[in-house]
Amino acid sequence: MRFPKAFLWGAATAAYQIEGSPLADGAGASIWHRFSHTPGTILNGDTGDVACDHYHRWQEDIEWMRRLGLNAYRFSVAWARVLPTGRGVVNQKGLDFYKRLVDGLLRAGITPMITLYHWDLPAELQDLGGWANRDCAKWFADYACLMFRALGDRVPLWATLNEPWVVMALGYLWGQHAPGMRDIGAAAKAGHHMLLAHGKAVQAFRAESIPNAQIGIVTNLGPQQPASDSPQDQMVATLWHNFINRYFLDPIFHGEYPDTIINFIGEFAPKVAPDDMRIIQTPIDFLGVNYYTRNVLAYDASDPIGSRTVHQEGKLYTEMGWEVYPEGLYEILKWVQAEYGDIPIYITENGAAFPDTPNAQGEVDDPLRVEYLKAHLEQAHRALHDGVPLKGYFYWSLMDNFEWAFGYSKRFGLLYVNFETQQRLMKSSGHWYAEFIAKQRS
Ligand code: IFM
Repeated sequence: MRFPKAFLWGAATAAYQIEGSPLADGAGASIWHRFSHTPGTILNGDTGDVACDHYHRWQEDIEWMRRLGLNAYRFSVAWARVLPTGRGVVNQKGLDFYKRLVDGLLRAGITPMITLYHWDLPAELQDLGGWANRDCAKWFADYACLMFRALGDRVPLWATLNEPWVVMALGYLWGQHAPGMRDIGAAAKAGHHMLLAHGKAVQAFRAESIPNAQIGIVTNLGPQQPASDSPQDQMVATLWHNFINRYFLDPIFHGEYPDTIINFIGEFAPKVAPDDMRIIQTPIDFLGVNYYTRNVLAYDASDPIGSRTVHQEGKLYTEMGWEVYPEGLYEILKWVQAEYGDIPIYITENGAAFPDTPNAQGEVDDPLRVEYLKAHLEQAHRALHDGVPLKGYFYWSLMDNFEWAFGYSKRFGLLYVNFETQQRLMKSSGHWYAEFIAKQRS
């Protein structure tokens, strides 16, 4: 398996999941701070108050990245650190944190990729309706512009939003994520305004004419396959495919929502103003693909959505209950290329949670994650070999962290984190990845 010399080998994180100290140095509260402090929302009552204490340990964490041999690192900026109320007055101390982090990465020879929105909307903006308010698109573009001006000279890769589908579905439709809403109308609005926010941010980026910097969006994708040839199973698989894989990408690349979903949601369909699709379609430089699993779907009349995921006998499942299906990475990358053309792609997330525990010698042996990594890299390589313009791979995650509604119960990291002592430890998967990267770069 030989990847191109310029390939980026990275790991990814997100602000609320690792930083801790969410209100330090003048930062405003985010919806995740508020949500995690609402009883009953997060497993074991966990919060991101301390998380991996990366806010104070970022230098040590860069050192770990160096030991892993990473040449890229994807992280997100907490909007409310920089703009405590989401707009208006800038919190210089918050901005300085990210400047120090970026400079530290560059000194270590690690290319930064910034995600501008990884789910932690400033709480004050939620009080105004959050993403369900159309103005949120403008607030986001203003914040994005501030970040381009502050760090555009040093950060070559920018992603507007992380997994807008998850925000829309889990945050506004099913209520498991912040802001915890269950409102189909608000969900459809939130989805549309995120697309608009993305488009406006890309326009702002272009207006800044930043040399040598690129912008894209990160979406969660995966094959949605029917459990049988029956027309009903095929129908639900098509529905899920349109919902998960096409709902955000069709507007960005084709300027329209998929009909299947628009018909399905009927009166709740987003209101698209005349100029919206032109803004949303502003060309991007790359697409970030987060791949974890596939869904095998069967029709089920007793389910509110009319479908259920069918367990695959004999297959390995992660702690998240996700089937390990490496071929799906190849399948989805080929599908993106066939559907949307030769857009450069980064695998911006791919990883697995397994029940890791240090042994008597204080080592964390995680052979399942090593296998997972290897198998997915093989599929990435296969896609590259078959003509997919793949530019880099970011493992999720650099270290164990706050896994949203699951708190600290799911460990995805290449680094094991002892949340009592904040000690980091390289798992065998970290050692494996480091060796793999070293071979690639030799
Ligand atoms: O931890 C998350 C991340 O924030 C977004 N993508 C999926 C990961 C695992 O659930």
